Amino acid sequence: LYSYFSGEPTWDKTDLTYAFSTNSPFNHSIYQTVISRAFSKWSEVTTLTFSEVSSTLFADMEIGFYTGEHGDGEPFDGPLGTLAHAFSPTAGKFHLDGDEEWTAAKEDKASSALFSSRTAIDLESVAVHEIGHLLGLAHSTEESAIMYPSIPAGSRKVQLANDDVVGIQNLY
Ligand code: TQI
Ligand code: CA
Ligand code: ZN
Ligand code: ZN
Repeated sequence: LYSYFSGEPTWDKTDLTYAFSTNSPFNHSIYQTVISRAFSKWSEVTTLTFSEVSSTLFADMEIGFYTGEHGDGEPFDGPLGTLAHAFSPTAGKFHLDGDEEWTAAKEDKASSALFSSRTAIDLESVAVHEIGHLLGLAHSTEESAIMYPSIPAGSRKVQLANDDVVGIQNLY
């Protein structure tokens, strides 16, 4: 079952913007495509819309790669451990640990495809989960849910489960 942050914080508007704050280890167009595909998973089942803007000054949500201590009191821990974090509404911060071995699929392939490297982390799988946090979902107890707090090593999980859909539709 899905859950919310305490006090059930949500965004008070439906048209949200995001901007990239740092360089990524990816080719920029692959990075943009993967992140926009992750946002679409949530816009497909709600009335929310997401659009990329060029400056974090005018964006509701900021996405970037950081390493170690990076100014928000939640330092990253080097390879593995914490991969990324996102804050509840309406902080709008989604940070990725730049010390991970990230990978990105070019197309929206079925989930559970295995990568050649067992330690590579799928950017889109992590992004769909962290965007759930940005929008107000905490963790789910349902193993198939995107918001379940664990993902099998080397796997890809990008399709919302019914549990995620019901959880977000109750908020927006
Ligand atoms: N990062 C944790 C997460 O996003 C950070 C975290 C722990 C957190 N407790 C939280 C964030 C409560 C918001 C609210 O869950 S993580 C997974 C998963 C992580 C974990 O790096 O451990 C994913 C990031 F689900 F696979 F375990 C992305 Cl998909
Ligand atoms: Ca880490
Ligand atoms: Zn951070
Ligand atoms: Zn989480």
